[in-house]
Amino acid sequence: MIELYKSKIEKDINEAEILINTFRDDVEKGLDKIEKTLPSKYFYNKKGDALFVEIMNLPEYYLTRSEFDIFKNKTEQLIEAFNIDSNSYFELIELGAGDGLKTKELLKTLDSKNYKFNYFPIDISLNALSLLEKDLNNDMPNVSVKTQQGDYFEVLNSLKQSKKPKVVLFLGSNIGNMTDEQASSFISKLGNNLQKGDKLLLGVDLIKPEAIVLPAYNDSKGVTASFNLNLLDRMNNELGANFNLNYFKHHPEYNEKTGVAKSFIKSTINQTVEIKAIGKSYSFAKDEKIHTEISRKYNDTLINQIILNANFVINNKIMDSKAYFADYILTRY
Ligand code: AVI
Repeated sequence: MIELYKSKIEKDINEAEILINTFRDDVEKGLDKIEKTLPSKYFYNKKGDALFVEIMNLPEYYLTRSEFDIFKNKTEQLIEAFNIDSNSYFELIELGAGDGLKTKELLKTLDSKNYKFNYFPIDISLNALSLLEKDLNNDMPNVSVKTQQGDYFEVLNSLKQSKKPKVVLFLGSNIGNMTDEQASSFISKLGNNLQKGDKLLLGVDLIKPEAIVLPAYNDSKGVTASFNLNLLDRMNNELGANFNLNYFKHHPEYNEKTGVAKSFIKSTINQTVEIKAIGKSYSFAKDEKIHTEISRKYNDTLINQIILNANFVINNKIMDSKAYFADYILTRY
């Protein structure tokens, strides 16, 4: 028993070491570039997760509310677009579990209409999954929830064995945090893990004026700023860096023509920062920017380009009442 326990601890230590080494290597790669970058995936530690929940509730951050509006008020349209017979079993798979607030609206209606399905939320975080499972079991005891921890594609690959019709949810404009190239290959890979007739519900933020988009990434309470600067905090805590957060600030940009919102961290003075885990020091000129995130906004043309090399066709596009956000329903052919 003790041996088993010891090997579990060793495995955990090993995994933690791999994670920290990948973080260090990614930081080094990004900061060695002439135009410095840091990957946005490192926003999401415990503190970052909590800040993102706060962001979703901010008055300026319209994305979550807009998609919730679709799930609450256009649920029947969504279900119709899935084109599933209420008498035959299907699998509802969600990539990135989140708090399930939007999905609950869908689950409630599917359940009340006696659809036969299992709900498979996939997430890398075991903690997020167990919270969601508890919540759903409590609120919707009829809905069968089968949480899946791990990498999206590994889980999809294993779910592929069942050959049952599938509806995959990828909500929240999470795809917008990828470059267009990454998004295309992501959708192609998704297609490879599905069968003919399966559906993909892709939630995306739409291109709209700067006056609406920019405040969503530059809220008056400064929560998004803390979310962005948390990257520096993480490097201080995990990589032995000495970033002084008083001399860096959050700097968002949005190009209404291209639909690309970007977040940067800007150095407010000339300064040098040491990162012990890398064994290097980095100089930042006054006003030099580190690119930390892309939050792409879409239109039909862009979505068509992204799915060009994937085996999907667009079936429906369902928007919220303000036409800020769209849920595209794609069918795998
Ligand atoms: C998770 N993702 C879709 C958010 C977005 O809008 O790009 C992350 C975020 N970044 C700043 N605010 C919210």
